[in-house]
Amino acid sequence: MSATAAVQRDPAPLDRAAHDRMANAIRALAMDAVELAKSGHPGLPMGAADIATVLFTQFLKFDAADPQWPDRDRFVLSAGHGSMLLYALLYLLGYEAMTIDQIKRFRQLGSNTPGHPENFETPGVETTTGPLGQGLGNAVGMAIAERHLAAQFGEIVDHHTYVLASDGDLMEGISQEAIALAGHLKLNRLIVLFDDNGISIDGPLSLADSTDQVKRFQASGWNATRIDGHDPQAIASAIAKAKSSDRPTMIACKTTIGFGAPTKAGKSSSHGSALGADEIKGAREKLGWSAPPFEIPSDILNGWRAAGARGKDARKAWEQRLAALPVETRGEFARRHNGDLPLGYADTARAFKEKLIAEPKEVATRVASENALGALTGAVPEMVGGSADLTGSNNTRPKGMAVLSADAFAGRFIHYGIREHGMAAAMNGMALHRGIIPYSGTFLVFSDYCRPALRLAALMGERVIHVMTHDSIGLGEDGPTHQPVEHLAALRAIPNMRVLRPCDAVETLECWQLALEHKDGPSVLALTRQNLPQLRREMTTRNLCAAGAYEIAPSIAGQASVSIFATGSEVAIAVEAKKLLDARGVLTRVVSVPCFELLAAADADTRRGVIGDAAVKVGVEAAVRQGWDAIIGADGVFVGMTGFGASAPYKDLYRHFGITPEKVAEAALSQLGT
Ligand SMILES: Cc1ncc(C[n+]2csc(CCOP(=O)(O)OP(=O)(O)O)c2C)c(N)n1
Ligand SMILES: [Mg+2]
Repeated sequence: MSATAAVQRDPAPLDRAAHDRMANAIRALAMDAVELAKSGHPGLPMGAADIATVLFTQFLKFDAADPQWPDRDRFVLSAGHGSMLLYALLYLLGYEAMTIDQIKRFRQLGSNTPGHPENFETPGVETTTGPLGQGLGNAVGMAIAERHLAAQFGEIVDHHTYVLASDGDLMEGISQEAIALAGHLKLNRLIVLFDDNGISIDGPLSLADSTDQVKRFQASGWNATRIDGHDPQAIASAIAKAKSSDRPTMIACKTTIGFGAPTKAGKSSSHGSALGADEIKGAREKLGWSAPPFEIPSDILNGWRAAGARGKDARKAWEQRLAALPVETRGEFARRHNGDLPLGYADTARAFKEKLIAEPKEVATRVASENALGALTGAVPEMVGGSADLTGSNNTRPKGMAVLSADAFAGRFIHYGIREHGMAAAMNGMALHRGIIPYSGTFLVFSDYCRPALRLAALMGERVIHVMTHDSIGLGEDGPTHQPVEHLAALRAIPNMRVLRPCDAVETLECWQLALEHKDGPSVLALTRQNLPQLRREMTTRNLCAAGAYEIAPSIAGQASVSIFATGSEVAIAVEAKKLLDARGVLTRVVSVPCFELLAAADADTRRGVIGDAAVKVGVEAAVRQGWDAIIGADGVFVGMTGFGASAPYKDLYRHFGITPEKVAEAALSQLGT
């Protein structure tokens, strides 16, 4: 038995009447808050109140006084529409930030009780949920992070991850990716409580689904059982059993949505709107709840507050165990948990850059990335890589990086399988868990398959890094299905996301640094399949890409009449075009634009300075124009793609689509009127 288990035994169950009263406190708060807001979802909190009461009063390891305790159990409300369940729990358990006033301000501007749970707004909320299926995917990542860090730090990492998932969570495709990965990795600390109420928005589930979820989970290597979700004893014994399992567990808890509502219980009408005064009056009678709205009788509140404090001793004991560790281990644990990069990181990056300058190479940026990773992952042990079955193409596994598997959680490379969406959601969970900087690989065109999770990473401000290779028609023969054209623009449209498209090995290193240093948001590194010349030949300690754009080839004499802006593989084309223009006496400069977002974030003078005031501005990117007008203006010339690509060797494609030095020079000249 581990030390933690010795300190915190699961407490004795409440008697049935006490249990009911505590569960009804959740139901009452949910009804009242939704009624006052005239908006929200009372059905799930009322239906799942028994599950939550058993979990939080008997099993969940946490201390309401310290929502950030690193070794707390994680609870993920994957069915984010049931947010009032979580807010009611946080209030009842005594989380300081969750006052009754906040409950009364449910869904109002500036409250910490937004429509769906947002981890960055509300202490005690582990992740932002609402898009169904994402929370389950996050939880898989949290459970991976727990096992990985336990393998590295020993018994100071020893917790469970619980999920409350609804029918909708399990109908979403992402759930299959998440479940299969968790089953394969034998994540036995992961316990999913399925709110098996048979109802979704359109009505009974039978309208659209006839899956046997228990069999489905079992087929993916899980334990799965079916219980009465209103029977506290059944819930408790199922969770107790799950905790000692060698596999992840799914408990299908048969519940009644809107439990207690006299006419709406069991119906989709209780799912997503205020119950109305009469229905609430009837529910209060049915549940035997006589307290006025937003009032919790003191004995019930005291019971909940005691549950909120019952983990205090376990937390104190954990702090002592941490304090007993060697000072270096403690420091390292704290550093990783806080998300600070290690001291040696900057020196490693600088030494690697010096090497790149000393030995210039013509390589694809995906290969440059692999080389950079060789250096960076050595210096940054919290980087955990992976790929969605394209390891050899994405170059995300540097030499010597061990694989993370069910038998070896200390490994740092995850074979995610062909599960881009599940991968991206799991990475969000790893980042949220803290202690890990996850990075992954897939093709840029499949960013669409990750997009819902990428968006949430950006919203949550989580540092996840996606290596996305084969970033244009430059991938060649695989053709238009694999050639991204709109993806750079689509990713740039996501707020708080860094889209980095380096032009050579030196920029690739600098972009990796920008991604690692972007502590409060995700990054995508768009990298080439094809080789590129090394354009950066001089050592600069400064990270030139940090400005978002910089002059990579200045005008040879005085003011330029043409500025060419390009990203990634097209920067070399721009540099060749400049030679053609210079030869014709047209003074030209080239600006590399590895990151639109950083350029946009620069102050206006800096931005104006780098954009310059040449008579002609040309943008070059083997992608659609959308977004480029911010740099080249509506009158600027754009050389890129206007539709889908084609299947052919890449050099033929660049010629076919007119993305060549000659065409760029021609476009500039015609705009100049010469
Ligand atoms: C990806 C996604 N699609 C659609 C929705 C809109 N939506 C919210 S809840 C829900 C389904 C409700 O059914 P269920 O998940 O069983 O929750 P319950 O009504 O039982 O609480 C839907 C379609 C969503 N939140 N996320
Ligand atoms: Mg349902």
